[in-house]
Amino acid sequence: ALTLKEALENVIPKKRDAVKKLKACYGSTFVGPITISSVLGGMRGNQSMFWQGTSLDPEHGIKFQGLTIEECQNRLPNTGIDGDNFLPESMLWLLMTGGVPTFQQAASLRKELAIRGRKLPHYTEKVLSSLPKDMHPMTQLAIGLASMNKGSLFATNYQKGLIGKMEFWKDTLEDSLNLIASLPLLTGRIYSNITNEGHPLGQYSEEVDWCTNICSLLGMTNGTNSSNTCNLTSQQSLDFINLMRLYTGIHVDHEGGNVSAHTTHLVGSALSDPYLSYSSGIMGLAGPLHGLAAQEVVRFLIEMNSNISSIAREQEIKDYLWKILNSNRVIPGYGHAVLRKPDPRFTAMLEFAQKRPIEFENDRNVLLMQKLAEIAPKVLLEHGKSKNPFPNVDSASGILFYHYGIRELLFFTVIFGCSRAMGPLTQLVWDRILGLPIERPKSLNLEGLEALTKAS
Ligand code: CMX
Repeated sequence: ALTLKEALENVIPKKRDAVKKLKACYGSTFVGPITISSVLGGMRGNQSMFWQGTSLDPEHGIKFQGLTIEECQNRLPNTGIDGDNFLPESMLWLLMTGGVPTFQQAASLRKELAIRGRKLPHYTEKVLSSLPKDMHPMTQLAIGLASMNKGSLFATNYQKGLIGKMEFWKDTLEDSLNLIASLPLLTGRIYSNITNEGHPLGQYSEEVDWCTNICSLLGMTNGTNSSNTCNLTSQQSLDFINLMRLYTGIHVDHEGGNVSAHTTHLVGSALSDPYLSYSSGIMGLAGPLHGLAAQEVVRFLIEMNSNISSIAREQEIKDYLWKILNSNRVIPGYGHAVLRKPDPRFTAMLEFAQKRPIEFENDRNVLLMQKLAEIAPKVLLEHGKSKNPFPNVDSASGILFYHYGIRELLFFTVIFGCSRAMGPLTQLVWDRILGLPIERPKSLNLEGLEALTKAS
């Protein structure tokens, strides 16, 4: 079977030719107007980024190389032991090459990543050991990733002048695969830092898939937990692994303009290596309007539950939501900068819970999450401000992790960070394949914008 690199090599010439043709023949074609509202409004609607792996349709949500989540669930192979969801490794292949991997290809990528990820560099271990145990887990992740820049093949070979521009992608790919492969150990290390004085909670295995390793190292699988703190039944452990596969499989990418993806791409455009680029993306993912929203939702659900007498009392829930809105706060987990319908990623997470009614029948938080999905859109519509009153993915994800025992709310975003590595790093490889230049948009000051109004 072809390796990922070989499969990539097969598709590169066609894409390079297509870009060359676009630049040579259609370079002056207009993509769209840029308005003052866009310049002052977070660049909304401004079509000015190149991004290959995913595209976001306001009505239908995310598509991965043209495939919806449902199509990915039907077509991408699951090469793990037990499970009803495709593996993120299969998604990585799809993003990188544009094609659905065969079972064999997906299995070999799974194995390749498991081997690449078996050890963290000793200096990264040392850096992580030295961090205060109560340091924000996303800061720990960003530091851990940035420290790995010391071993970057791209940075080393670039500095030595060993590689030409057209070959940059090869070391970028190597670094990106090593980075992605290292995430189970990094994540496990951070979780053990914040919950177990840095002592391991589980073991790494080259025989299992990426998500099973993440779950083992979080101490969430039976038999791998050296501290014996795993309170899950075998079925729950398996469900948790499948939740991890689902979650990390569908959070990989959300087009290029979101903060974590855009940051990675921007920093990478300066030819910073993948470790530095993605470490910067992680810093953006840590923001409450982006990746941290899942944690805000959990806090919100717990607090709401302690303030209402019953989930069945719709009016009480509505009153509670209005109190939030009237105090000028947002309802976390609702709204989106681009989407204008319920987020299909939310629907997939909701279905995970709906398929396991007995597991969740006594979890008031998960029940409230489901109830809110009916009530909050009505309230937000009446409120009339949000352009999208529907749930986004963060509505459901954190509370499901919480249910299985991940109670450190700030840690959820680290799991998001594991997944999100795949999309932006894929793009970084393609940025190098296509020789994209450093990003340098033109900025305007207030007087410059005012001058434009006089001209029009
Ligand atoms: N609750 C209350 N008000 C909301 C709202 C919500 N959930 N979503 C949007 N609004 C408000 C905005 O704050 C804005 O108000 P102002 O005009 O007073 O500033 C107004 O509605 C218009 O906003 P918008 O154009 O609909 O949304 P934006 O593109 O500006 O922002 C987002 C998008 C996600 C930041 C926003 O909907 C929000 O804050 N949601 C809650 C936080 C959240 O769930 N974030 C996770 C996003 C998912 C992701 O990034 O992956």
